[in-house]
Amino acid sequence: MSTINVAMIGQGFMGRSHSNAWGQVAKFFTPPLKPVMHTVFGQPEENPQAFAERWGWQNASTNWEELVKSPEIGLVDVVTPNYMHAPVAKAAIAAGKHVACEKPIAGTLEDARQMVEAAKAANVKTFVWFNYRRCPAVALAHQMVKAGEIGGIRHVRATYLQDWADESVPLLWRFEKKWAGSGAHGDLNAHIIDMTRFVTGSEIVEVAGAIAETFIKERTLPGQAATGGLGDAAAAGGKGPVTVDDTVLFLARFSNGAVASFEAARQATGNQNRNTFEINGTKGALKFDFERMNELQYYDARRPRAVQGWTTIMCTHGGEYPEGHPYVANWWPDAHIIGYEHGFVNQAYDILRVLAGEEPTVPIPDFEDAYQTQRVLEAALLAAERRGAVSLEDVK
Ligand code: SOE
Repeated sequence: MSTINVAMIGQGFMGRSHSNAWGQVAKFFTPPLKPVMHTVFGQPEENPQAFAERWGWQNASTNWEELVKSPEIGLVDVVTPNYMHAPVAKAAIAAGKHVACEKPIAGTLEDARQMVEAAKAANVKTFVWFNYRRCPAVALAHQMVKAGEIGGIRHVRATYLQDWADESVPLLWRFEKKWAGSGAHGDLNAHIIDMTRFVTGSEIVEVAGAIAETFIKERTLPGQAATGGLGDAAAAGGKGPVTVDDTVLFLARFSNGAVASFEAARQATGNQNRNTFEINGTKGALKFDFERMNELQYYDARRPRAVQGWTTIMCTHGGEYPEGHPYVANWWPDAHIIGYEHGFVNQAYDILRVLAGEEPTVPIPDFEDAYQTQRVLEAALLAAERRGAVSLEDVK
């Protein structure tokens, strides 16, 4: 089997989930190309050597500029905080490497645009880790909409609600615009914008209105240890300003005529990781909630009114639609449920398929595709600022 050497840049939460994916993918799937976990980059204070040994990387590096240029590397996987996505991706592309990048594609629209242009000019393959597309239930929703199971779409309702960010949480990189770009918006709305574009097969053409709010305006400075090297060690213990949103809500229109609402929050008490959508069509409806990620809810409005009701589909039956559910044939027997990390393994499999010239199981976003999501993020922030509607035509 042919192989491809992977370099991973970064080693935080996503570094662990990607390492697990690269390590598992050829055990559960038979990808056309086998990934070799060649080198992981980390800042010296993150101890990349220890990370490499724990997660199965052959080498560790503290110099990403050199690493992405190495002739031994075929694919660069970017799992850094958002502000590093553009410089790392552009350097890797300039060296002719394929690039897989965490979401959101960049901290700013301008960085995202430059990444798209660089990838086009260099003719390399790019991927963005919108992992929730690769939950079997979400991929099934995409397949059902495409097959006409809910008819024409009228309403899209999406929320991504978390509740971890109370006053006790220090000023992590996620709360600073210079590192993160935005707050709950880029972190969470990015996911549900991508998921609803994927499931509906339609583009957002207008943000009709938006609200952004930062409830906690300053937080304790944590120093470097808690921020992967980004904090100011000398200032630890003092307070610093929060420069991103805690929550962003917006209303939008899709090109298929559907109207939509989106809501991202980090202080929505009672919702720990509630990534949801509900899509209402002329013939039926679909509902997903990541806190019950193995299930898809389906309402078939073509059934007689007397027997209409929500059906819970347990998405654990492997096979091709409409007989089965994507990805799960490679995991466990029927009804043996899967978890968060499986979406990343499924994505690693599809990345390897695309690199080998094959079709992915379901569409996978490249930089160009993720740029469309970034435009919507930008339009929502503009709409909040202007307190008015913003056409996507004006955000390019
Ligand atoms: C933190 O808010 C976070 O880990 C995000 O960064 C992920 O993308 C999301 O899937 C879960 O929450």
